[in-house]
Amino acid sequence: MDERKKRIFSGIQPSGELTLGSYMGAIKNWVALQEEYDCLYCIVDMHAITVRQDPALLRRRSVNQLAQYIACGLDPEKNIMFIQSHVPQHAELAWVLGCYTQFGELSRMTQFKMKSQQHADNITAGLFTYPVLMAADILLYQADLVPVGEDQRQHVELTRDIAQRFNGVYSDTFTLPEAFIPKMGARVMSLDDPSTKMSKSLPDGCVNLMDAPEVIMKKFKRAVTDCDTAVKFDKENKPGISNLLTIYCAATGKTMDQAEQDFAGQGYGVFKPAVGEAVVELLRPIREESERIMADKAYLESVYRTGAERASYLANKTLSKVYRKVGFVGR
Ligand code: ATP
Ligand code: LTN
Repeated sequence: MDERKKRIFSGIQPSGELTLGSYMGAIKNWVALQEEYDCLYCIVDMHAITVRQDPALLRRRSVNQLAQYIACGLDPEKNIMFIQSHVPQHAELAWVLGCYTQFGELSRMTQFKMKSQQHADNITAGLFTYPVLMAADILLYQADLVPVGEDQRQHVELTRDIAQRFNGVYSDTFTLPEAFIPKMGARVMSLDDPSTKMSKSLPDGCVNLMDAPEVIMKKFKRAVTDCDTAVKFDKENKPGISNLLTIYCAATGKTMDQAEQDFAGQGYGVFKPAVGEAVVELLRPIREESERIMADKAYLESVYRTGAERASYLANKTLSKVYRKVGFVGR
């Protein structure tokens, strides 16, 4: 890797199908940033087991997610692409960082509060300490930028706080990372309920990257709107229409003004299928390419093996520095 370039780390849990939300909030930026930065893009399977997973399904999804990353335009030659559990340094650094994280800080995490409501019968220590593992992911590679959707901003801020605290005690060890959040599509809402985030663990109102065109069209035609007729961006009073307009802009690259002009004087009956079609065209090549790559297991295996080797090399540098600083005896 070229040491002069800035570094990027990001990841997605293989806990469900990739969604239009994760594409617009995160992956689209990953693709845009790969030319200018040294990037590591991870399949964070260790994060996924913070809620119960079916083992066979988790294994399949992890590999399929790699195929989908590539189909979205990420080049395995340019980026380090790997599976988190293949690089044990993530778990090792997480243990150390957990000893520099306050219980109170973790208690304030919005994602923990929400997930512990969704999984009230299984609120594990892993779910609680999840943000520490995420901090380890990022700090292990001295990442400068972390391209994520708006919902992850709080975790990146916590990562900065942990890094700053550690650096304060032991002198400069970690680069302080910043969240990189898109202007359009940072928070795609559910098509069923525009007051909640589109999320792979809530399949209603969710568009998946692998959805067939007719499924996508049906979901958009059914999307919740309001009893008005104007296609206008007004987040407060017209959350459903505003969400569809945002999706339309993120899918086509148009500005909000252009989008509103496109549908001036037209009703929702024209607008909703038009958004659906824009998304169908955006996702069609991704789905087709994913299907092709998913069939090539040997290729995928070679990508994640090489990725893990390269990641491990970088991870070791940081981990041995950390072990030395906290006072562990060298091997
Ligand atoms: P889960 O339901 O399991 O929490 P999720 O669908 O919310 O999953 P994540 O794996 O948590 O998706 O997120 C992957 C990446 O995509 C993160 O960077 C996250 O910020 C971003 N992201 C997820 N959902 C959205 C959304 N609706 N709008 C914008 N960005 C999103
Ligand atoms: N917490 C993130 C997934 C995630 C991540 C990371 C994102 C785990 N480790 C490191 C960026 C950088 C989520 O739930 N979407």
